[in-house]
Amino acid sequence: MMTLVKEKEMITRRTALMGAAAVATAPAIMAKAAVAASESLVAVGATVDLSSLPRKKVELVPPPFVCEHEQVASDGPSIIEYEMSVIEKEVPVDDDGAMLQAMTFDGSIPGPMMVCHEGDYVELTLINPPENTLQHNIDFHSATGGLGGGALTLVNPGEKTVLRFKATRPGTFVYHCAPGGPMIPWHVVSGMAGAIMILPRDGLKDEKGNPVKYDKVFYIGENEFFIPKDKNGDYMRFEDHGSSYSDTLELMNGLIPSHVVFNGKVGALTGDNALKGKVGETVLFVHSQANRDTRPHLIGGHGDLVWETGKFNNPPQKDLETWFIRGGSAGAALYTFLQPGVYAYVNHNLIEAVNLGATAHVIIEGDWDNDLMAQVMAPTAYGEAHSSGKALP
Ligand SMILES: [Cu+2]
Repeated sequence: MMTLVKEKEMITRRTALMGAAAVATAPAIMAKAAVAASESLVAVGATVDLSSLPRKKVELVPPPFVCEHEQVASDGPSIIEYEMSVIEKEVPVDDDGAMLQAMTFDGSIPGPMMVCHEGDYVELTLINPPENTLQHNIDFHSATGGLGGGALTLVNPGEKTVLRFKATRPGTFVYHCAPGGPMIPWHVVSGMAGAIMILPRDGLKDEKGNPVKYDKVFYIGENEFFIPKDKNGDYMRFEDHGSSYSDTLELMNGLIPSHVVFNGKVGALTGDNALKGKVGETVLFVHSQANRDTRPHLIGGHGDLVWETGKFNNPPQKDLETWFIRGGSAGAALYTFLQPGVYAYVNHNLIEAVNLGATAHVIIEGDWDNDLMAQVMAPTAYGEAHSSGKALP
């Protein structure tokens, strides 16, 4: 039996939020946004007894790596417990002095990727530490109702909350902060987004329904940042989040980002931080973008099986060169590496990849296959031969 929270109770909650926001140092606009999020009606249903289900605590790890998990569930549904703290901090986003007043889930951009199976219950403890200045929440695109959980999780600095939702649809999904009004895009482009992968209980399948396995998962979260510049063309730096807001908003509303990056920073996945693998290994690339469209491409490789929208109840597409990730979604691409070398995994808007930062490297070890590719002739000067129309030497 469902009953709606009474208007009076909603007002009480709203008043409490407004009061708390006024006490906190957050600017008035943030308090206003928080009220907007709390205004949606939240239904309170009959208690669900899940006491017979096993509980599993899963430690989250920073991307590009993902928490330990089974590809095929060895038992029935469980309650999977995760915990994340919101960390507000200033971070470098390139090596040229651009500093972002970042908002993060658990200190990383993107937030950690959760993994569970269809039918599991996700139980997240979300902590907003007292040293923070803003209200935050979490909207899971994989969850049903209550603004994806956003309506039930708005926490002031110094508060924590626990949300449970049932993982009913298998796939890769974005989660992000959505505290209401203009706070939503600001928090997202400040770093507050991540992904969850809900695997079918019997694992991934190819387009014919045959089981497929991966050797490793790399989680790539793409973000665009808006770091304003001053009159001299230097990146502006701010005392705190509140003082960065108006200049950042002006740039955001122009829709031209200063940076488009993987995993929070230009070069986060290149050089010493490059992803690593071996010939013969099958890698699942999960790629999320919470705000803006993108188009991953593995230079020198392919997507053997691609769940472009990330939803595993749909058959994967095969042999793709580039795939499309809609802003506000996460997709998955499976590839078995066949040649050694350095592969660039890019957003194939090449301006964004090369000039703005959206490039990762994958270094693959192993033996070269001359059947797949060979240099028949190394670059060689050919002098007059070409212009005279004679055969090449
Ligand atoms: Cu937030």
